[in-house]
Amino acid sequence: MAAAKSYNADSITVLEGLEPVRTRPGMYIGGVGQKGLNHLIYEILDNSVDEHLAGFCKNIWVTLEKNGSCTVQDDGRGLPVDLHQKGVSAERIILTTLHAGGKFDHGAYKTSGGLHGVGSSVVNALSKEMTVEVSRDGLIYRDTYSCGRPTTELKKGLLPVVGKSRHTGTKINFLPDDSIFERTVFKADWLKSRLHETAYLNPELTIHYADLRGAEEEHETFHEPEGLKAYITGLNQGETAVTPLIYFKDSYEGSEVEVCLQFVDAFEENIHGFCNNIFTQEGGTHITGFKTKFTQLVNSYARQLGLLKEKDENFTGADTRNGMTCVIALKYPDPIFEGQTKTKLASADAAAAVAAVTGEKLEHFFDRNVEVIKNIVACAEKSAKIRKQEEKAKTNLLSKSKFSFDSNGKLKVCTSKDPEKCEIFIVEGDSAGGSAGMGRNREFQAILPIRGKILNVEKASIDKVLANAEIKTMINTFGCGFSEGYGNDFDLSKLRYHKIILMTDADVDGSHIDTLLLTFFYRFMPELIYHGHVYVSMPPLYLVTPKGKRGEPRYLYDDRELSKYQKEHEPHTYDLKRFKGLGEMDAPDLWATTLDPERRVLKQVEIEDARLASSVTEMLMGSEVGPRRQFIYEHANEAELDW
Ligand code: 28G
Repeated sequence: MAAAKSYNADSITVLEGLEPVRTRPGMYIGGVGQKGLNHLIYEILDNSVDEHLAGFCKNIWVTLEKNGSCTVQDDGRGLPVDLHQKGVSAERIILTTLHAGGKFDHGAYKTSGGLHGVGSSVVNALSKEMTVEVSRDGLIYRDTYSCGRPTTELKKGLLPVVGKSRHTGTKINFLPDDSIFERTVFKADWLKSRLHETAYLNPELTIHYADLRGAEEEHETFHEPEGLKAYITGLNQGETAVTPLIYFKDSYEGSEVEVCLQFVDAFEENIHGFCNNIFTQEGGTHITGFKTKFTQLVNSYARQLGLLKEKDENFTGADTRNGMTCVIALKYPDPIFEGQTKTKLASADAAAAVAAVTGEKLEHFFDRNVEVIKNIVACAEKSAKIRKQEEKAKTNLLSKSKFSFDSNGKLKVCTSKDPEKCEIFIVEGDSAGGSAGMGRNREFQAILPIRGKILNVEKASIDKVLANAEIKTMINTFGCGFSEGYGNDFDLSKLRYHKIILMTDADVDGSHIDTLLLTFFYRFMPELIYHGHVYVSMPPLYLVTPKGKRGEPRYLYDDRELSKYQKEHEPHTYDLKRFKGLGEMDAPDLWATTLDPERRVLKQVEIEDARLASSVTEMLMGSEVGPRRQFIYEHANEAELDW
């Protein structure tokens, strides 16, 4: 990769003007904001790094100058200055030729390590002033530009010599064009972190940074001889390490794969990918190749070590990377970049290269460091556990947002989870709901109080129906979904209560509510009725208490029972109490009359009842009192009693 190529000035044949760069700067540097501005430095810097990768540059100096310009200098071979075939210095050709393959170009590839000089013409085009100094062959040459146009006159195509030097290298100073950029003040912290990153990726390189703009000069040197290991250590600063640093590097079919990773006691994964020193913000095939192989490895070791049992499902990829900090640096001959910002590696072979090297090297390492892989599996276990909890919470949340579960918070659940045993009472009114809540058998009786009139589903659109709080709560509480029109999400096997009992007052309003509820069931859950899960409770209308020692108190459920009782008993032998509503009954009363399975009267609703309810809803909604009452009593008297 780092092999030096012999320079041949003839190889530069594409000669284009720089106008396109000035008309559409965003195409070449991503934008004209702060990011694009800093990008100018990175383009120039990359050329020095390429010269380092070529094996000729050990130091790079980056200086933010007082006048707002930036100087980048390297101790490489120095840009070629000899005459190009067009009779002009090669330096001039390189700095004024727009090369295909800018990083943000739609051509969409950028090669690094061997093909430098690509970005410097772009920077030149976007700079008000640029000075290039080349030290070569004991001499210093200088060229100058303004907005990409040369301002130095060449003699016989050659650059003027401005001095002597025992060293070699290139020095470029440029002042961004303030007619192109929104702001022309470089961001120092972005630059420093980029320089540090570059130092980590190139352990034999030293970068000297200086900011001379402020009242106090700032100088910093970035040199990281430990490379990726130091990078990971830096990224993991302040965290508790769970594994040692794991490092490997190998070549594979012309690519070089270098990886360092370490697990810390955290719940994030932190993976940084680079291709040819370019940070791949949007990821890509090198990352995918690594992830796929790593997931395979962790699952396979987890099974080998018996940490995953036969019945256990595999860890997800994210599980296996729980707590991982990782840097993947790929050197790849001819990468293709895609994505919004052209920072996603698209070359398919890169995945194979990274996967192959990762598989071989990590297996070798884990075989000799079983404790390490065990710790990694422990991180995956933690993640899987939390993931499963989150999945549960999510489904709850989802169903919540769809049908806000028990939106008014009135549902009183029962403790049994056995649907066959469980009953749910839909109780009209808060006070009856309260008594029922106290009087019930908590083990198998749930209470869902509803307030007043529920929505008439015959009249409302489906979305209105599903937006209704009472209806949402019922759908959620029953657990079996609903069917409507062509959509059928109903699943009877999921029904949580095998008895759904409507408990409303034995009066007009109560019957009205029954009717509305039955209409709802009939339209949205007819199977509940077909399979006999819906009941109407028949609370007593009267309580007769014999005087003296003549007998036990008795509840009478309708007027027929009362007249029968009245015929058989002398009026002075008993006290008669008429219940005006469920709300009047206290908890023991409710238990004795309506809740206790031994004593209550339930009418099992048949589909015909529901159909009828549906068809008479409109009539019941009317203002006349007469027909309503008639309907109610007729049907109450026909009730099939379920003792
Ligand atoms: C200081 C700011 C940025 C650079 C060099 C050195 C050479 C070079 C640069 O050659 C032409 C075309 C493709 C290889 C190469 C010098 C060979 C021999 C160089 C820089 C040659 C460009 N002698 N240093 N370009 N390529 N530093 N720093 O730009 O084949 S650019």
